[in-house]
Amino acid sequence: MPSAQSKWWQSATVYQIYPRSFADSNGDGVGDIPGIISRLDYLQTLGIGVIWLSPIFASPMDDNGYDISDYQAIAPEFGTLDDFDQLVAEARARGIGILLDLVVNHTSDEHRWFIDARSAREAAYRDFYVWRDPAPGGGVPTGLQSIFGGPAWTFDERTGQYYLHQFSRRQPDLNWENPALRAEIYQMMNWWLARGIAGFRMDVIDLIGKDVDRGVTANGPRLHEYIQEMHRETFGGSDAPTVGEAWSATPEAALLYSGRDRGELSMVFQFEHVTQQWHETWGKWQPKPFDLVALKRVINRWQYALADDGWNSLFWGNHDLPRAVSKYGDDKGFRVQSAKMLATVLHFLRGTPYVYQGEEIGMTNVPFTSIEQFRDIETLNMHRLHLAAGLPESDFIAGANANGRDNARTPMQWSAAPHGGFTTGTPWIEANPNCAEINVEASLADDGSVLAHYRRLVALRKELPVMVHGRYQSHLDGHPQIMAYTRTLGGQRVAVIANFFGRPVAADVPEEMQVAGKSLAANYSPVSAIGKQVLLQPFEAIAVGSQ
Ligand code: TEU
Ligand code: CA
Repeated sequence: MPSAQSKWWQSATVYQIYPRSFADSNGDGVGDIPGIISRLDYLQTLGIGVIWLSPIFASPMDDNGYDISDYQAIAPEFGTLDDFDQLVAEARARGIGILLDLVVNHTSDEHRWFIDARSAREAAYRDFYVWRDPAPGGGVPTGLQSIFGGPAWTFDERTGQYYLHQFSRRQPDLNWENPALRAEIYQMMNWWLARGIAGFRMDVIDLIGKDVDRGVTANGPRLHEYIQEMHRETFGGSDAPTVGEAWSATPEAALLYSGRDRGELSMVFQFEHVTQQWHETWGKWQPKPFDLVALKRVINRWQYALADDGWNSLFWGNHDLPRAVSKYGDDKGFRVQSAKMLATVLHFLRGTPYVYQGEEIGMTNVPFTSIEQFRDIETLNMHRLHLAAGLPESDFIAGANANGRDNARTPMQWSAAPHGGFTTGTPWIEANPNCAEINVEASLADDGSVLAHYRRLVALRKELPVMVHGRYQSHLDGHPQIMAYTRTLGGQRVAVIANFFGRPVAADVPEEMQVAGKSLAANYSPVSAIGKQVLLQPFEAIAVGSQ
């Protein structure tokens, strides 16, 4: 029921912008804040309520801004603080709030804290980072590996100790056990809140409670204590949406992060449905055949576990993941149908939906053929390590094209102009060659576009409380080709049924799914009633609502 607990961000849709690749206003090949401002009208017509802005802070850009050198300055290539204030104001005028990307597990090695910290063992900021002596006999203090490959420890010659970095060596980990560090972070957060931002997306927040001496990185013993303190010291008491990125989260942990009485975050952003499709040994670099039954098992588990408390984010892709339609649909023969099917299935679930830039027009993975075309630090590091370990170059490129992070980072495709109209100059990363056909301008002119479908879903969520608060029930769990579920609120029911494959399928429909009323979403002809049996075309998805 839209009760006292109902929050505005539960019926809003979030749109993620990766600033570097969204819109370039001055022809230097890099997207920027004025470019974003120039596209706010487009986002308003899409109907979104929130923008999650990937980092725009000062940074040497070792990891495209996830390595921050000054939390209170804007990177010059993205614009100025005035540009940012204007973005907040212009977005607000369109009913859109801005979520800043809070990257506080680590800083850049060029942050003044780290520059001071590495200057001497007695330096004032030494204890803002995690330093350890070499192991007895020399070498790294522990065997911990960095997420971007190689050891998570780098030796600092001048002071004779190792510092921790769970990502690149240019992203030293902050030491959250230090109360002085925590106080600085909260002060910085309050400074941004006072500038009128809506809230925060929190980068790898599950890592801040690390206890490296016990080999613990994610989900450390003091994690929830820190988040509760942050809540109290900053956004607590406001209705600011806060989203914790947590690769390690289980549904049980999600209730701790986002339970209504926990005083922590609004919602979690977890990846179990993503990693479930990764190879057990080789992770994302070794594609494995798509398994719908396993995917449904994960989605169901989360939907049921967070039915009464806690709140989840709903997404197929982001800036670290391949394009949704390429990963879970068919970006060749059924691009439009499968992109709409995926959107339908996701947007009727319980949680807050996220649309990653370009997803709403069905942008696809990029067909790079040479390592020279890639830009992502993780991809480039892994290329070096995997080739050294004997993986053939062509296998690696195939893996990177299937699952690498650059798939999501090619320029936003605005029009059929060169580079998709993203820039008048040379883009920092090549545009997808399909930008001539797949772009915003063409989508706006086509009632049957993926974009038109997204607009409809985003609007529906604001109109139909059942989409936000309805009880979730899955059906046909063991069916290898179909995903089906109902949402029910009072006397209202919505049934969603979708074919995840490129061949038609017929199925008997359980009674609870037999809903008659009106078509809420369809990617073939509208269907206003589901009877005892259903025949679905390739990638067909229908959503039917009772009157
Ligand atoms: O991502 C966290 C993270 O762990 C990813 O790097 C992920 O593990 C990887 O892509 C899977 O192979 C966040 C940000 O979203 C990412 O862009 C940053 O690079 C990372 O943190 C470091 O800040
Ligand atoms: Ca620019």
